[in-house]
Amino acid sequence: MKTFFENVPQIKYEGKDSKNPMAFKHYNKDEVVLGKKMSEHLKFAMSYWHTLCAGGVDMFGSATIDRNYTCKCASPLEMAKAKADAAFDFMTKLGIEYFCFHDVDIDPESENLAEFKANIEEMTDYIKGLMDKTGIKLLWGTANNFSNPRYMHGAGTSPFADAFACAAFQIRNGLDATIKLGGKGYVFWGGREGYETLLNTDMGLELDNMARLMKMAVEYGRSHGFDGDFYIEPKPKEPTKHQYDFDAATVLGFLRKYGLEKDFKLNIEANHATLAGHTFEHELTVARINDAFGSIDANQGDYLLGWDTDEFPSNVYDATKCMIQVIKAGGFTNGGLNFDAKVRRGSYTPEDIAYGYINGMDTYALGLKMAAKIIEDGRLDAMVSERYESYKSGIGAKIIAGETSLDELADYAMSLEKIDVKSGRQELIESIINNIMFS
Ligand code: XLS
Ligand code: NI
Ligand code: NI
Repeated sequence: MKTFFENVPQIKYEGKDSKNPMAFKHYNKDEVVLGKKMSEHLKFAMSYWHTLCAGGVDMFGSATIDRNYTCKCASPLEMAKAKADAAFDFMTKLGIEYFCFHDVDIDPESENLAEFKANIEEMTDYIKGLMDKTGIKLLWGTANNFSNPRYMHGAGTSPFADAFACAAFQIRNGLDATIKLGGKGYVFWGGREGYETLLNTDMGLELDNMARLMKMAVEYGRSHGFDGDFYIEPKPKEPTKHQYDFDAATVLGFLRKYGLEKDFKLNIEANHATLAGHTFEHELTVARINDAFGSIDANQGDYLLGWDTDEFPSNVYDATKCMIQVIKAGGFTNGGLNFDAKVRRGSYTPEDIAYGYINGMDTYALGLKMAAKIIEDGRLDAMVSERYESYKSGIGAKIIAGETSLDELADYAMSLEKIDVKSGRQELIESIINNIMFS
C-alpha cells in the first residue's frame, strides 16, 4: 500500500562528508558528548500540527500540501488513524523519540463536545498502541484553545464565561490525554490570550481569570497523577496584538503574582524570542537564572518578517548559543527540543518535511558539539569570570555578602584615586568563538 512518507527511507548517520540528502551529517545519536549520548542531550520531538496537519494555507492562497493519509472515502476516524500511522512512520524513519500534540491535531472533525471527547479517547487508545509498538514517547500535550470561533475574544481571558468553560473542557481532555500517554509536560500557549484594544478590555480581570484556569488545571492534573511540568510558552504578538505572555520575564512576573511558580516552567520558542525583540539565548538565560528552564520549541524566524514563520532551524550560531544555555541549565529533565517548525508553502512534498527535520537535527547536533567545544575550551567562561573579579575580594565581596551600606560605599567611592573599569573585549571573544567553532 502507498504510504505518505514512502519516499523517505530510514535516515542514518553517514558523517560530514556524505552528500546523501536523506542522511544525517552530524546527528549521530549514540555519540557521546560531555559524558552523555547526543540523543539524551537533544531529546528531539516532532510537532504533530506542523508535520501532519498544516497544509500551507495563508491569507492569499489555499493548501499546497495534500494532507490525506488514506482514501478520501474513509471515515473521519479512519482518516485520523491513518494520519497517526504516518506520524509514527515518519518518527521511526527519522529516529525521533518524542512527539508533541494539541487535542485537535489527533482529533477527527467532531459535531459537538461529547463527540470530540469520545474521539480523543479512541484516538489516544490508538496512539498508545503505536507508542507501545515503536517505543516513541510523548514529550508534551496541549489543547488548542485558539482556533475555534468561540475563542475569538480569548479562552482563559475571554470576557464570556461560556468560552472560559469550553477552554476548561479542552484542558481537562488535554490533561487526560497527556496522562494516559505518559507525557511529562503540559503546555499553555495562549494564542488568543491577549487583547486588541484596552478600550473594551478589563486587563486585571482577564489576567486573574487566566491564573484561575491555570490553578484549576494544576489541581486537576496533580490529583489525577500528572507529575510532570506545566509550561507557559511566551509569545509577544500574533495572533493578538498584545499577548499577555509577552516574554519570559513577563511570564515569570505573572507566575509569581499568582503563586504558580512551583508548578510552571517555561517553554521557550526561538521565533517567539525574536518577535519579542530578544535573542533566543536571552530568553533561555532569563528562564535558566530563574530556575524556570523547561523545554524548547526549536525553530527560527526570518529577521525581515514580523511574524512567526516557524522555519526549521539552520542557524548553527543560534543553536550553539542555545545548547550552551541548555548545558548550563543541567540539560533537559522533563523537556526536550520540539521542532515547532514547518516547511515553506512551496516545499509541498513529503520529502521536503524530511529534509527540514534532517537539517534541523543536524543543526542542533552541530550546536551541541560546538557548545561542548566552547565549554571545554574554557576561555569564554574564564573571561566572564575574570570580568567580575572585583566582586571576589575587598569592597566587591562585601557587596555580594550583603555586609556593606550606602554610607560605606559612598565613603569608599570618595576615597578612590582611580576607578578600575576594564574593556569588555567583545570583539576578541567573538573571534575566539569563531576560532573554536571552525578549527
Ligand atoms: C504558536 C505556538 C504553538 C505552540 C503550541 O505560535 O508556537 O505552536 O507551540 O500551541
Ligand atoms: Ni511553539
Ligand atoms: Ni510559535
